[in-house]
Amino acid sequence: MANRGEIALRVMRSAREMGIATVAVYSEADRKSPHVRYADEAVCIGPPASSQSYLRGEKIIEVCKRLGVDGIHPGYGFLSENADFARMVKAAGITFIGPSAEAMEMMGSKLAAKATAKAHNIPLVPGTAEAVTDTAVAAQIAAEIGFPVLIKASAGGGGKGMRIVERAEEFEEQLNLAVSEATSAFGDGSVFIERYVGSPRHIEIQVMADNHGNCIYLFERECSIQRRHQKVVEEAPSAVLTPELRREMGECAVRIAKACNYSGAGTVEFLLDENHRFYFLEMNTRLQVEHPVTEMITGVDLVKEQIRVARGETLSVQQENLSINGHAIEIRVYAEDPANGFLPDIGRLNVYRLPEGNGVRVDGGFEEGMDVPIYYDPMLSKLIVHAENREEAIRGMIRAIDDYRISGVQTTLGFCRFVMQHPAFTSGNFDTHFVKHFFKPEYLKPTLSEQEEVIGALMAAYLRSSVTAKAQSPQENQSTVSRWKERRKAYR
Ligand code: MV4
Repeated sequence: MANRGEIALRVMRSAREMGIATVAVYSEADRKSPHVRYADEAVCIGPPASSQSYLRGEKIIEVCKRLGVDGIHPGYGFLSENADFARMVKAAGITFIGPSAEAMEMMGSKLAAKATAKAHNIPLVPGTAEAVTDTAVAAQIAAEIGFPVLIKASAGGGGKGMRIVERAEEFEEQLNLAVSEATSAFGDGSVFIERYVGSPRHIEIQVMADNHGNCIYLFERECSIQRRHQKVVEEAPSAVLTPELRREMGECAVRIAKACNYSGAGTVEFLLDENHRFYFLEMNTRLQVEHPVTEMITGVDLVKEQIRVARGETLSVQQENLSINGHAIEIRVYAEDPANGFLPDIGRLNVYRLPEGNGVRVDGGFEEGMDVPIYYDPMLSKLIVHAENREEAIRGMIRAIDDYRISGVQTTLGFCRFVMQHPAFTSGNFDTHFVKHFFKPEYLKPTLSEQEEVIGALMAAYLRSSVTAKAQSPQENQSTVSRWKERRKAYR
């Protein structure tokens, strides 16, 4: 398992269910992490910094050879979309649980991906299909597309290397900036131009392909609720897709996957405009953070499918046997302070109790008492709720958020609760600008500081002791139990 935290645990759980022994690798910062304990074997691969541990492909392969490992699951992030790593793994005689290096490279280049999509009649946002080089030609094209336009870096993705240009006068300057930025950030200055879609929804299709010519789509995930390209809430299905649109987008996604001879789990991203026209954006060649919502509505374990495919087996499900069961919502619980610009809030999880019960799934990698390390993504867990329909899923999510107990760090729980209750969200009528348009930090009542909680607890204990001293029976005692915790609950 060439990863850490929640995704390492998530993958190893499925491996264990399949009777497959696992090896964890870990950094010095993760010695005591649950993923290390969960694995059958674990090997320390270096200091805390990712560049000295989880990104050291050669070191990881060396460990695998030493322990006789058959396959490497890269999770998401780190080495998961690194074509060179996939190639090295294969050359070492180890199975990379993911697509080929070639498929990764094709989709890693947004221009190559667009060219492939175009060749297969997949709708694209009007714009250039090749890299723009000549400034004058580019300005001409931008004028033809019509402002505002978006300049995107071919090597970018996930919002990196994007620039909106509102007016023709700004175009040349912005283009030059985009090229030099792309050159320094990605070592590839290729950029292209697209019409700027002003109020899009981000809808992505999960695909799964085996090495026997089978490729299926597992419907969509709606990921429009994001903040600075960081997804916050994901759900499946989308509140706005019709069965026809769903099938059309699904079939396009399968065509893209087949066009790059795809193998394993992948995600094809689309923009959906105000008129519900969809456009291919890019393909992510990994298992995504938000994959659980798809698992909840389809009943398919995507990790098990990945492993089956990597072993050379066929997919366990066929398209005609897939259907959508209910509704699933995922929120990402981050150790970040929404009242303070979502700055990572590191610290110790003094209290950490997970919600449970009806329809609740938590994919996490933290336990009470653990420190949130500064070296990695501060995501504490993914809270997923599955219910009969969207309304019930939202209610279930609010209940689960309220049952989640965290103290020691600020988290995005209250922010997610705000989203769940917002009319734009509950109505299903929102776009990628939701957070920017509707959220203000003032909307969240501040949680009490740790000192305030201690003072509150002491006062409650004192009051209770003076009351219980007078109480005559255990029953009476019970009825005088303080409700201070309920009263102090934030975000109400
Ligand atoms: C766009 C767009 C509007 N018009 N392309 C951002 C991530 C990258 N995958 C593509 N992105 C966008 N491309 C055109 N022609 C708006 C975005 C975009 C966005 C897309 C999906 C989810 C969130 C987003 C937030 C800001 C911008």
